[in-house]
Amino acid sequence: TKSLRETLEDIIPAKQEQLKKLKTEHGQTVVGDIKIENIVGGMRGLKAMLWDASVLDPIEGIRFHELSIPDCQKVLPAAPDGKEILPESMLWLLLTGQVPTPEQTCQLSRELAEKGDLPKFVEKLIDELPQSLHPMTQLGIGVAALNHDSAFQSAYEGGIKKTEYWTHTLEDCINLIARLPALAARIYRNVYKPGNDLPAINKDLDLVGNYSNMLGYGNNKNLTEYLRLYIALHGDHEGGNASAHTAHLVGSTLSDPYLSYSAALFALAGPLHGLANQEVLRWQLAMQKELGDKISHDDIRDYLWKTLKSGQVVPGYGHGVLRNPDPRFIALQEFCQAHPDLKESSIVQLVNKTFEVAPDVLKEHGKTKNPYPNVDATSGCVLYHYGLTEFKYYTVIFGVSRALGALTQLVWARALGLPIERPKSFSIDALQKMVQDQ
Ligand code: FCX
Repeated sequence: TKSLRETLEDIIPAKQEQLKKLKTEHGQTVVGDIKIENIVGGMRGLKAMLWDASVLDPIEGIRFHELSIPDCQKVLPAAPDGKEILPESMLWLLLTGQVPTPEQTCQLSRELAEKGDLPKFVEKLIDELPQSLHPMTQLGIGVAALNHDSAFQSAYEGGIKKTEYWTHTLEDCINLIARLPALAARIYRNVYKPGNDLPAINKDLDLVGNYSNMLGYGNNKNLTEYLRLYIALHGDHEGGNASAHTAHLVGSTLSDPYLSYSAALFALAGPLHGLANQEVLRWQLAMQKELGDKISHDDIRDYLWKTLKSGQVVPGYGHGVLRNPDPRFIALQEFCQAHPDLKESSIVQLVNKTFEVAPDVLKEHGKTKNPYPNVDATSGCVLYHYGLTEFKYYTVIFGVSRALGALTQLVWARALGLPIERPKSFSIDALQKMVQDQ
């Protein structure tokens, strides 16, 4: 069977040809227009990026190379003792557009495990950081430092042809994905369980099996399975979201994958983006504390209004593109429904109950274009139920996951020879003049 690299070697020439043809034959074809509201409104809806691995439909949600989440749950290989998608198989799908065989997935798991140890100086660097430094800041620092061993950077310094960029980029991307669990688990250990031992990477285990082990939850099969699903589903959400876009922008300068992804992590660390999953838990727990255990729908409605009237956003609701409940939210909810202990969990039930009330309140409030939950509304409650209660850590898990999609695009950006990103900007006066001149 073919390895990931061999599979990519096979498919890259045809894609290169396809893009070249598109550029020469249709370079001048108009696919949209630009309005003032796009320029001053966070470029929402602007068709301006190439991103080959996933597409987000406002109603249906995400598809990974044409496959919906339920499709992926059907066809992507799971762990030998599990049912949920293995992130390795999602990575394979994102990179190649093909569904890997169980054997190929297993081969990739082994490669990642073999490359998973951190360099000693990174371990020391992370161990020296103050315990009070936010785990996302620590993750970004660790990922940036890993660029010490960047294959792309050293090959570039040595002088390589543009056609060879992607192979060194792939090497860095695989090494980075392999090392993320050890880095993320070390941060967790240092911040929340100082003094605990970190188990060695087991070469026979998958990426998340090892991650869960190193976090100290390896014997909780349900949590490990949940983490596999969570990390597979958060892997990619097309290109325009802040973390993916940041990796793409920074990577376009030929910064190596470590620096590019480190930058992406700091975008993910914002409360309107990935940090929302931390914020959701904080908000739901504050609600529980204030209102007690027997919370009615009316109580939740009042609490939502209190949040909105104080000028805050309801975390976990709304989206830049989606206009329906997020299918990732649905998939994680289904996971809860399939596990009796989760179904009975008070925090899981509170998240469900909030979902029964929040869309109507947000519609009445009338501001958000999407009154429905995004994935962050539910992703943390399962972790919380299983004892991973340190919610400041939750975005780190998101950060381990988003690497799958962001790094996939770096490989393809180099394979397709995409140029440095450089959109045109305008001052308010210049826009005003354009309006007057029309
Ligand atoms: N609660 C209250 N108000 C909200 C809201 C929410 N959940 N979502 C949007 N709004 C408000 C906006 O703040 C904006 O108000 P303004 O006109 O006073 O500036 C107005 O509604 C229109 O915003 P809208 O166009 O619907 O949303 P945007 O595309 O600008 O922003 C996000 C999208 C996701 C940032 C926004 O809905 C939000 O802040 N949600 C809460 C935070 C969150 O859950 N983020 C995670 C998103 C995602 F899943 C991820 O990246 O992980």
